[in-house]
Amino acid sequence: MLHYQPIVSLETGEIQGYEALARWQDGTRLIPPSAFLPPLRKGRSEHLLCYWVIQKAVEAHCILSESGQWVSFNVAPSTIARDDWSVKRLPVGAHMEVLEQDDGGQIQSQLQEARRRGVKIALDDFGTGFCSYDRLLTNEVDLVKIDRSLVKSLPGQRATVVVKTLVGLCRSLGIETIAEGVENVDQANTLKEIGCDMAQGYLYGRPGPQLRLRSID
Ligand code: G
Ligand code: MN
Repeated sequence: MLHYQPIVSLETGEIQGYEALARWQDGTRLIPPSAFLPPLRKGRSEHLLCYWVIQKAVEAHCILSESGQWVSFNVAPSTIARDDWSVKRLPVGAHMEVLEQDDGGQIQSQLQEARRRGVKIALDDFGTGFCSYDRLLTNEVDLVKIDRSLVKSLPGQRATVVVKTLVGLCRSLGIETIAEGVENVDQANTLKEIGCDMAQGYLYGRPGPQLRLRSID
């Protein structure tokens, strides 16, 4: 099943969008992706899960986009690179999260094509992965998601400098920032002071099966 976690504006506190997160329901237990993804990857069927998540998330996105909100989904670079799938299937305004990962340049053209079509690209877990700045240099992303391993150390002095610099770098490039894993008010206040645009984490809401629609007046 698909769960959704809210992403809020640090300025207004309003929900801007949601991240769709896959959960495997086993009886009453919910199994996280860290447990069910590796076997799917091994069996080379991760793309089937990705296709399902994309379809569901895009359906939810189309409903929410009427009130100016969005639903993002995670997609594996190996899925983006597949011949039987194309970003051309995505509607304008869809939000796609990709990991900071070296793909040997394979998906660059797909990401650029997606952006040309008005799809927003978010660079996920920024600061943990390959940490190549290629995607920033080649203008392939609209949003950067700052990983919770960095957010966890806020408001520590060094972490604050690192996150502030990242946010400043993104802003100079016209890229919006989302802090992941925000769990307490001190972290949120520091992020707000630093000028981070949005935040996601247990402080605002855990992933859940419901979407809250913003009222349109
Ligand atoms: O890699 P990605 O950032 O897409 O993963 C999101 C995962 O992080 C989800 O499985 C979600 O349950 C978890 N998560 C979301 N918010 C928080 C948080 O505030 N703290 C922690 N520890 N985990 C979180
Ligand atoms: Mn993500």
